Amino acid sequence: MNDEERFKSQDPGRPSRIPPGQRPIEEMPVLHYGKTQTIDPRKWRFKITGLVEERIELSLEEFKSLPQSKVISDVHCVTGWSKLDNLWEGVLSGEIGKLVKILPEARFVMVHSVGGFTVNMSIEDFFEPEVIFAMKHNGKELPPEHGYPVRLVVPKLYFWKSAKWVEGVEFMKEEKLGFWESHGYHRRGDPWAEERYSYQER
Ligand SMILES: Nc1nc2c(c(=O)[nH]1)N[C@H]1C(S)=C(S)[C@@H](COP(=O)(O)O)O[C@H]1N2
Ligand SMILES: [Mo]
Repeated sequence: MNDEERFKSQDPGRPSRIPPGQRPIEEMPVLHYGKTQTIDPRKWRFKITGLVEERIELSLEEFKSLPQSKVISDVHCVTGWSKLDNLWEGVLSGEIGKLVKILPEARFVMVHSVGGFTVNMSIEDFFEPEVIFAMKHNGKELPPEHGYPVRLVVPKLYFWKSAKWVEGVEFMKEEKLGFWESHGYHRRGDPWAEERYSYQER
């Protein structure tokens, strides 16, 4: 990987690293609803669906052969912990966008995980340059409890948006809510604006 292929998020350059209401911790906890998914790498497929000219499916081999990038991000969980300086390696959302022709009416994205977990976001938030489908964290392949084989990382939003065990991306015209977003959490979730709960939405 040469330097042009690398992309560092803006987090390490922020004058302040800890958003309001958060506290830094040293070890990354394991946190998810339901059980840890154990995924057979031969059966896993990454599906791009919804408002695209042609839907596509990639095997893990194909996914690994896409251009790889590195992102450094700070992680902020809405429950109050922040873990700074995480190195993620994988495929940027922009590379996923190059694989399909997205129809002009697409304005929102739903990311789908094995087991039924979902997260929603605007197409703009999805295509922020540091959004990455990570296969490695701090130099090591993701273990099952952190999302093997592929997890999303959305550095600018609370960590619940960073879906583990991702199996697909769906482009949509109307906004639909994902799992936590339909259980009282904010539809966007910017930690710097403390967009924690749905009752804060205007
Ligand atoms: N599939 C799935 N991904 C998920 C979740 C989940 O319940 N299911 N929880 C989210 C939340 S709330 C957090 S804080 C992070 C935790 O990631 P970690 O276990 O790698 O620390 O995963 C996010 N991704
Ligand atoms: Mo979380």
